[in-house]
Amino acid sequence: MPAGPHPSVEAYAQRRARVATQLQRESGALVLFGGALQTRANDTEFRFRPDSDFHYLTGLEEPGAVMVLRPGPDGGDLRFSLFVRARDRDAEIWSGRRIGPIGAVEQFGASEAFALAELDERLPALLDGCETVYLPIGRWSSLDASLAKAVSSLRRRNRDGRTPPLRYGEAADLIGEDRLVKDAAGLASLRQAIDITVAGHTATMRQAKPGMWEYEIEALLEYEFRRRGSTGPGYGSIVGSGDNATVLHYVDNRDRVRDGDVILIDAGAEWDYFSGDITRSWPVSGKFSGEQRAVYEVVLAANLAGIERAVVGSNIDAIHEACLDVLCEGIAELGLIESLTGPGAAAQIREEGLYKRFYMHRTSHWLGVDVHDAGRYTLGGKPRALAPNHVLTVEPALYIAGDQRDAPERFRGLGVRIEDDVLVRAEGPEILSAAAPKQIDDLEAIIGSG
Ligand SMILES: [Mn+2]
Repeated sequence: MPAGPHPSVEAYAQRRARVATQLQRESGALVLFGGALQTRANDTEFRFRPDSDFHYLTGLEEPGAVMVLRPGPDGGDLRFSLFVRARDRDAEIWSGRRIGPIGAVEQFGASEAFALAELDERLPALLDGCETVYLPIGRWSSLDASLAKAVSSLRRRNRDGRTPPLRYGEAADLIGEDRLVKDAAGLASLRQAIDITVAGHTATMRQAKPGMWEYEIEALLEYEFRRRGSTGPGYGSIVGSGDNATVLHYVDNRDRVRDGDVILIDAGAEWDYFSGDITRSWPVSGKFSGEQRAVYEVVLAANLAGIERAVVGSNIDAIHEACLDVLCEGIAELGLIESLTGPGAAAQIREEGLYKRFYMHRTSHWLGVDVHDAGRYTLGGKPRALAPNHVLTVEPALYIAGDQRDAPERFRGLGVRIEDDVLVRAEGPEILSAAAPKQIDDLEAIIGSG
């Protein structure tokens, strides 16, 4: 295992205990599938990544595994059952070691563990008498089929005293609410993911040069991730220079970076299946042009204004609004809409939504195990109030596409997004990505410094 913080067996047990408290209330059980290998082509497969919820509660990263979690009656012992691939020496020679049922108990703290082949036979007894079965509804057809068999078996044997469940519940919602509030182990994993992400971004700032290819810069970034023990990017790295930076999900990364271009890099390293998510935009030559600097300063001011609102009791909409205030002022002052400058322009840009031609996405999302993390965004139809140990991004931007005809030509082909990862705390926001340079002086000092 790479050097760095990893959640202990106890940390995973605490997560299960919290979820079990929820299950207890409805006499429920939770069934999760760890995910299957995905075919890439023919007989080759993508590297396995476990299902996020499954890994969050077990720490196990083996394909095909199933967990069943069932609180005992009246708060009795929590039963944590795992089904894993049986040990098989021949298969392990070809496709890697397996934990096996004995290992699942000894290393992952399962109350009991069985070979996967026993799932259908044992599942009815594990669910007998519970009222709600939580599962990722419709996500895995094999799990749906196993559950349907178990439920119908219990129903058939109702006269023998078996009691089938009454309803299904959505596991993603149940676990998402727990994932939203980072626990100590999760926060340690996330800090590590973000620290590595910062190292990747600063390495590219030092080493990138005009004339390099975007994929070369992507490789520098991801080399730094892997070198530090990350499994790699938590999502497709965006490395876009010049006009490519105005394409929101540009992941082709195949153009040559020209002198004078601003490059936008949106990338995050993964650590124990938690992901960082940082965007920085900077001049590859090491020096902003006048126009680039002016646009950059507006986006930076918006980023700072947004982060200031990332406090307990605030919400993601308020952060977005704070960023929009700054961006609309900036669009008016810069004259990005040539026909619309002077007094009242900013208000008009805001009210009529004209900023959307330069800023068409939202400002924040939850961050954690998944880059766009779990957890509800609204409660009772209202934006959810931020609470301690929520982690979210703040990522305002301005994009002036090369073909944005109503914008002055000197601004076109420029995309600037500045994204930070922010921890909400009682004492105010902590910027987890603060070590990634974003002040203009800091950027100009580090770019090309080797
Ligand atoms: Mn993001």
